[in-house]
Amino acid sequence: MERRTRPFRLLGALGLLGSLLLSLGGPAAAAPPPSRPATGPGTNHATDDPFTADRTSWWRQDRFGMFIHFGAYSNLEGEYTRPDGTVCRDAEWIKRQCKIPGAEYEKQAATFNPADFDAEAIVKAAKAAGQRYIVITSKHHDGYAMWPTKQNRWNLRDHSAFDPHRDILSELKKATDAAGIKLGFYYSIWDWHDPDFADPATFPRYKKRMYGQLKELVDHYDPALLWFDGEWDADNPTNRWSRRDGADLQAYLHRLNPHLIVNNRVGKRGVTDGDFGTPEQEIPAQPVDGQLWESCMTLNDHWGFAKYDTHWKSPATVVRNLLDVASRGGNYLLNVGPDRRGRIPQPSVDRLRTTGAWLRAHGQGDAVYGAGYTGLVAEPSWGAVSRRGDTLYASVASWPASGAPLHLTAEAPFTITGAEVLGSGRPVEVTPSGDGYDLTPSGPAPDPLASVIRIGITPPKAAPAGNGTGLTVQSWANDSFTGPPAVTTVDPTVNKSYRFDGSPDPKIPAAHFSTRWTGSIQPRYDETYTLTTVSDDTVRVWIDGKPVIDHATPHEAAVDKATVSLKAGHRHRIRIDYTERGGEAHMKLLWSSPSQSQQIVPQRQLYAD
Ligand code: FHN
Repeated sequence: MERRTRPFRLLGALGLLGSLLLSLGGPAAAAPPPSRPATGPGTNHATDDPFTADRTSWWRQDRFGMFIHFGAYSNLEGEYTRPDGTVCRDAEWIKRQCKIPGAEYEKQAATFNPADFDAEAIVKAAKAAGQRYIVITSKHHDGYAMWPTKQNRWNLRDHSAFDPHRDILSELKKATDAAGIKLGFYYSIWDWHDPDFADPATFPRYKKRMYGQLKELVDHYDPALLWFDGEWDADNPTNRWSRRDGADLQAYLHRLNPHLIVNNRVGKRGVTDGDFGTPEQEIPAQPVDGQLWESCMTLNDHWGFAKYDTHWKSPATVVRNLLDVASRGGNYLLNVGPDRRGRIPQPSVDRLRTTGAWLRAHGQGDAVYGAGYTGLVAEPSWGAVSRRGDTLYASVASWPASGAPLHLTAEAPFTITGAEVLGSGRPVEVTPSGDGYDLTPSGPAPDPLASVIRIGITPPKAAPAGNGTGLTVQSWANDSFTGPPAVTTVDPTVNKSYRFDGSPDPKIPAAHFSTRWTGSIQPRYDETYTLTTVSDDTVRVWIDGKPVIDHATPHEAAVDKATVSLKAGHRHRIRIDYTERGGEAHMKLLWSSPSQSQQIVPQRQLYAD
């Protein structure tokens, strides 16, 4: 049923008036963002360690998600014919790249009718692919909301030819809940449509509407995750989003729902923003330091639907990307772009189904779900190795000629108790060789996309878990450790996101303070550990009296690393000197080793003086 819409100009004017009224506290005023978070000195915004928190557990286990780019741009299907008859091509950026006049873009959006959007079919396609969470664009840069927002009328309910009784986000929420998979929303901070976005004088009004929209999304659909975008410094319109805006928004969202997972584009895509990093169209060559991460990628060359783009990734590429990502401890968010009617293109469905079939075959999905990086072996040239408990999964992309071995370089001593090829069950000959082991599989590769050798190991011996209470911590209300410390206490961990307003104690101002942690750190393995600090403004670390990290020049959020040989169960002396000179403040101490995956050093392994 084609829904009559008034010309958007009238609608737009009313909408604009409505928006302005809204922003002036009109009848349905958006939830105003809080003034500076009512927290201030003594606040630490780090509520947990995303590497180990229950809050992020599902995300770290599920590994593989479906990204959906769907919006008013989809209605053009990637092509716009200019008045002069020339054709311009783009997808979700088409308004901007093809310089479509606002009124023209609004006019085309008024015909948008994704009547064939079938949430159950989409969820079915995700499940068939083995994708365990979905992130759909709720609002892209064009500002068009895909739900019946009350903050303006530029949305799928009030400005389209779509059935006004439907709500696709609600339909998707119902279908994902029924299927037991998580739902997240992408939300662009950068807004090409909102009249208040570009002007510094009215940007606060835009933020009020944005907070109002995000509250609607959280309250009405209970997403597990918010995937921000459009945070970068840009023009046309100028993007005024700041780091402080990101800090405020993250604190606000966690007050709305402390279980929410938020990506690092809530701020400025940094290591201290949100819960995870977001490399795009690329896979980091090794685990990311100091932050969880998720690689997002298109299946062809466009995020939004582009009817001419047939440059599809092969199933082998998708499967091998997924294995590379999982073996480096990351997640893979693979995109589909539904067409103007809301249908996922068949070539996408086909490739996703093949990927899912590979994951379901012979338990090969165990190399991905709940699996992750292992420091026990070096990444081989012939594939990827992931770890899940006392099992390694060697995923072989290039199967060796008969009788030729696959070499595994061991980074720490461990023994192999057995190995078999998933899918054939044929034995794998394991022989100690040089700096590790040679695996010689028998028979042909069971799967052309990738074949997996399941390897049972006896891991390095761990000392019993410690019973530490944390480190002694002294803080000074100056940034030079001068005079007696204002506060001395015990910190369970070194996991601080003071951001702009927080500090170690209400007696310590949010700027110009210094903190010293002392005590002992107790590893559980006899291994070479990597100590990682994430600091803003300065940090120095000593282990057993020896300086191992020295980044004493004031800096914005930075990662520093040191490798130290530590003895299992031994209490090694540690001292950390940290200063905050002004602006943002962060300080985290993480560790990792061949047997220890990256985490904030836990309290039970830290001992006060
Ligand atoms: O500009 C967007 C782009 O359209 C797409 O949404 C990607 C997906 O992460 N993010 C931005 C580019 O980094």
